[in-house]
Amino acid sequence: MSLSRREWLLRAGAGALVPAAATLAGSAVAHGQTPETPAAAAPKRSGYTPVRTLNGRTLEHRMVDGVKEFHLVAEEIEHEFAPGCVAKCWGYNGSTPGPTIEAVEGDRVRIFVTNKLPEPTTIHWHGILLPSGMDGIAGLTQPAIAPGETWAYEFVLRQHGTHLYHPHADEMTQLAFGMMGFFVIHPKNGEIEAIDRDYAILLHNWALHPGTYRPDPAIMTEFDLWTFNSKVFPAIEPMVARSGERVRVRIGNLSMWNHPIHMHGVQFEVTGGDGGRWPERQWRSEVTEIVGVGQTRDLEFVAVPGDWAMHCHMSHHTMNAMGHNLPNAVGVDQAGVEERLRRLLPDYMAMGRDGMHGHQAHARMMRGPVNTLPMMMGKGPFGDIEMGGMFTVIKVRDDLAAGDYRDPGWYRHPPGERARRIVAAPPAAKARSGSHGD
Ligand SMILES: [Cu+2]
Repeated sequence: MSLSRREWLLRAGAGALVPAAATLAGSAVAHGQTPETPAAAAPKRSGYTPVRTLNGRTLEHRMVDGVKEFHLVAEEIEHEFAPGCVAKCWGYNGSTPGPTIEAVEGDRVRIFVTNKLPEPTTIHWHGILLPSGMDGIAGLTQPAIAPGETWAYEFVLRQHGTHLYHPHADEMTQLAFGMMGFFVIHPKNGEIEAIDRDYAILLHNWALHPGTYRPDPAIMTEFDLWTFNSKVFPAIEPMVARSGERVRVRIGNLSMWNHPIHMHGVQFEVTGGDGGRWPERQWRSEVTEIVGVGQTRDLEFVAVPGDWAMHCHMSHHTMNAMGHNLPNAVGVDQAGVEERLRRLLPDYMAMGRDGMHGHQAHARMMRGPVNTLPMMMGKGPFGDIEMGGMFTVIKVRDDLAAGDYRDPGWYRHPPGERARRIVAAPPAAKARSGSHGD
């Protein structure tokens, strides 16, 4: 992987930032590690930087006779994808995705699951090595958990990495309604490279048809909403880091599509998947990584100052609800159409002749169906961002305190480091405009 000299210097300095970041980890203390120990600054260390689940949280636990106990409650919830769009979804402990379970390799965990849904459920611990009877498959390894019942799963964590949990009973419906979460297991002996910020993003798709309030579980391909942790841009929190910090983004995919996740500004290293962390010699440098259905991927990079987009590269996956059976209006002269149609539909706007650029501005004036987000959203410092769905911003600043996750606002570009408009184009550019006749 190629790193600039500046990046190498920043990376070399990153170790010094670790102790302060680890102080945030209340859980690091809970595991008998003092975050300030000299070992914390070395590449191999114990304790861990807690996961930051964008728009979400980590599930609380309690220690009972040396067992780490968690409690998940499967239930119907009212979920907001972004202001202006709510739906009846199913999730855990009040949210979709459910809260992230965090534990450490070697922990014995006991997880209570209470079913408050109207139908039976189970939880499958996706990617976790455990006794067959703890695998959570309705009918195969246990009877399904009936409404009103509480069951317990208990096993020792024999691995570390980015894993998931989700139902394995009426999966089509329960996944479509949002039942899923992360199960992150931190390594017992520390990370190969110390991690300063550890983000988690679960990918999903929803058939929440315009004007409706409940996702349609029967849809296989034509989805309306594409989400990071069940939110669409700009309701997705930015990822924040200080220049030089080592950042990990854990991506999980329990949607029905594969998603090429693309990051601007850096070449990240892919350092693991749902089969666990990979040996360092298998790490590879990428700017786009396909996270397949049912997979997880760990992406790591050294933060470089700026505002950097991170998004799915399927361009329809950065859009919200849209019709897929529209006639193609690009290049079609619609003169007179708007005036005539407005006699019938006063709000009608002819659009699409020159592309969809105006759509975000038009959507502000034209009311769409109730409970339906515009196709493109998001305002940046320079205008409409024209994105929705699976898009967020990595905001890296030189002066952030370690462990400060607050949105620092928009990036202030150093002088001379921003693209600029040219008033008089040089002759070579004019000569190439050719057949357009201007
Ligand atoms: Cu995608």
